[in-house]
Parts: sequence; structure tokens; C-alpha cells
Amino acid sequence: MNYSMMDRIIEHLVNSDNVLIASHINQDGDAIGSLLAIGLALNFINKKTFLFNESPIPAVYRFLPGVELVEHQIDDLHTFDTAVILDCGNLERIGKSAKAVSKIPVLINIDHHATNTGYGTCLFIDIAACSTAEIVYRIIKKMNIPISKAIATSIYTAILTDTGSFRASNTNRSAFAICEKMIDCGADPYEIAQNVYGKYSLGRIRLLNLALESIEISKNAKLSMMTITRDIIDKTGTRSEDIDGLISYAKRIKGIKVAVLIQEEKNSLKKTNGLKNFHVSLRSDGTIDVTEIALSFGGGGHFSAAGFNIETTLDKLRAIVMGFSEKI
Ligand SMILES: [Mn+2]
Repeated sequence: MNYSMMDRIIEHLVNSDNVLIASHINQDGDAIGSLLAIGLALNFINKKTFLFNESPIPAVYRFLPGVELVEHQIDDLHTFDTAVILDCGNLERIGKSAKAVSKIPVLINIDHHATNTGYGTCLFIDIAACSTAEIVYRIIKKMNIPISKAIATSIYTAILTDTGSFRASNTNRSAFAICEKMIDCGADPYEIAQNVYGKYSLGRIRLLNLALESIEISKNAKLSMMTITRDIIDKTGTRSEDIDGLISYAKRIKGIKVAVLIQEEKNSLKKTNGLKNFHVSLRSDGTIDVTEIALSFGGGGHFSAAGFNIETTLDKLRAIVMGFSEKI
């Protein structure tokens, strides 16, 4: 762990007057949890902060204390002297404001993705951290800011979800150690689990059914492919956030080394040339490095969890994905 880098970040934060804090679009538990944790911590020491995420807060995370502080649009970017970018492998992950945000004088990049491009003026990348929230926790602790129940709930939720409930390969000792401390600070594991995993809408159950039905297996039986089209989303009355976690079913099949989820993006239907926008998620059983595939398509991620965006036709994409199995 790089303490001097941490000291520099703390110095910047302490000296800042107006801090923009942002995390990636289509926020997951780590993106929203890290955002709230550092935001609430800086508010505690009376810093002026602006918490930003371009995407709406997924329903399962709306219970998080402080979630009402998150804005989805930035009106005046000139007022910020410091920006903290969380859980983003590249700056473009924050969405449309990336270019304007890149001009903020102090740009702090806090992340745990192996494919982080190293943007920003001050970096804290730790690929051994289970989550960005783990790094955020270390910063808050080093700053001697007390961990309120709200901060503890955010950090616990981030670690719980980013480790796939302590099942994913990034589950490390600090995941447990920090979560234990968060419980001491007031995080309620049962309440958090109920909010995040407890209840599904009927639409989400129907979506699960159609997603499971879509699973196809490669000839060598080492790759599984799940496809979720806009048609499926519309038919079930669900949203993109409801897709979160479904890939784990494709990954769980015995003998599968790589699971792929093809997700047709929202704006796809507007196109007239037959091409559509897709997001492709890749998960491996820990023996295959899926970042290689993701990087070759301009994406990124971790060793066993990565993704990329592509504009093509569904048939072509399905053939491309099945082609991945030849390298496994
Ligand atoms: Mn993360």
C-alpha cells in the first residue's frame, strides 16, 4: 500500500474548497457506496461537496442513508477545485461530463481495477483491494474522521456487493475485517442484505426466467452465453438495474470457465441500419483472464470480471462471443 500517495490525497482533500465526487454510470454497490462514504466523511469535516452519478440510483440502493445528496447533473463545473473519481477504470466511465471534469485542477483517481488507465493528477490504485470502498475506508480512517452509521452502511454495502456476498475472487481478509468494523460502527448486516437481496419485483422474477432460458453453451462446454434483449426488458417491465447479478447463474453451471452476458442497450432501437449497441459482461471462474478479451474490444475490468461495449448486430455478436470459447 502506498502511504505517501494516500498522504498526498489527504492533503489535497484537506486543502480543497469545493469537491466534486463522482463514480461510474450504471452504478453498482461499490460505486454508490464509495461515493456516499467519502461524501459524508468530507461533509463531516465541513467540506463543500457535490456528489454526482449520471445514472439514477438503482432501487435496491435507495435505502442508503444520504442517497438524496446524489445529483445526476452538473450545472457549473468551473466552481470545483478538486474532483474525486471513484471505481472508474477510465475517466469516461463517469459519463457525458468526463471531458469537462478532466479540466478540474486536482483530479484524484481512486480505484481497484487492474485496467485503470492512470488518469488524473493524483492516483490511488490498489488492485489488491476488494473494492474501491476498501480504499475509501483507509482514507477516512487515516483522516481520523469518525465512521457514522451512515458511512458504515455505505462501506458495508459496497464490500458486500462488490465481493458478490463474499463469494467472488476479490474477497480478501480486509473485506471481512472492514465489514466487522462497519458492524461495530452501526451497519446492520440483516437490514442491508434484506434491502439489497431480499425482495424481487414480479417483473424481475420473470426477467430471471427469460434470462435463464436464453443461456447457450459453447461446443466445448466451457463458455456460457446469456442474452438479454430490449424486448425481454420491455416485456417484463424491468430496467437495466434488474439485470445486475443475473450473469452469476450462467457462471455457476458446472464446467463453465467463462460466462458472458450480452445486454442490448436502451438506445439501440433508434438505429435504422440494423446495428445495435450492446454491453458485454465477462466473468471467469478465476482460471481465465477475461480482461484480455475486454481490452481487445476497448473495455476493461478485473482478471475474472470485465466488460466492453460494442455496436454490431446481435447475430454477429453471438458468433463473436461463441468464438471466445476456442481460446479456453
Ligand atoms: Mn468496484
